[in-house]
Amino acid sequence: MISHNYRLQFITHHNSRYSYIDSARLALDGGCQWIQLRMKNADESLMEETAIIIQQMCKDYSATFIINDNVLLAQKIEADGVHLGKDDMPIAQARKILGDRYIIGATINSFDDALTHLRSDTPDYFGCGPFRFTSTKQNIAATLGINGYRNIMRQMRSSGINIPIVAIGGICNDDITDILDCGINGIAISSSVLNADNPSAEMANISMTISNSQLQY
Ligand code: TZP
Ligand code: MG
Repeated sequence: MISHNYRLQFITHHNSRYSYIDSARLALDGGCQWIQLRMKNADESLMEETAIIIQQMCKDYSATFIINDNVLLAQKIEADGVHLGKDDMPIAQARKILGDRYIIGATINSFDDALTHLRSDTPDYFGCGPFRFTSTKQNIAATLGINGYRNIMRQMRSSGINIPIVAIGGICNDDITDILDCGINGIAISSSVLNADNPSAEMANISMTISNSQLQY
């Protein structure tokens, strides 16, 4: 069974208001228990410095800390795991480097993407999206919407695939109940929290929505 942590993941994003570190702190203050450090195109040493600071913050909050793309950095600093996109290191290779103790998440935009990853190895969760258009990620795939999630979850069930699925991409608090109703296990979020007047309060609202929905499953 999916642990509570997996139900809500915050993806760091640098914007004009908040640095990566501040964005992670705001999410943790709002009760998020799982942070993914995503620092696209960042210099390696800056990424490592930032990762070490956010990793310690996560430890202080007993939260899970994973790193986008960078398997070797996750290994070096002993993060909790990595998130791999479709063009990143194959899961089997990452698993060989990291072993079973690390969380490995993998991006899918379709059911076929899940099958492609599974030909390599089994991840701990799939990040599935985008739910709707978002400017947080460049070169975004076609949006799935609720119907896309329903179809993917139906295909997962009929194929006997029980890997937790985390929805991502332009998700706001108001979307969450409908998304979880599709059988999706968790939500990953960035801009709707950071664009809120009070990001920590928004994260707390989102966490509450997920806890309330959880009562149904
Ligand atoms: N992958 C698909 S959408 C996305 C990523 C990393 C960005 C998620 O952030 P937001 O701001 O919640 O759309
Ligand atoms: Mg990637």
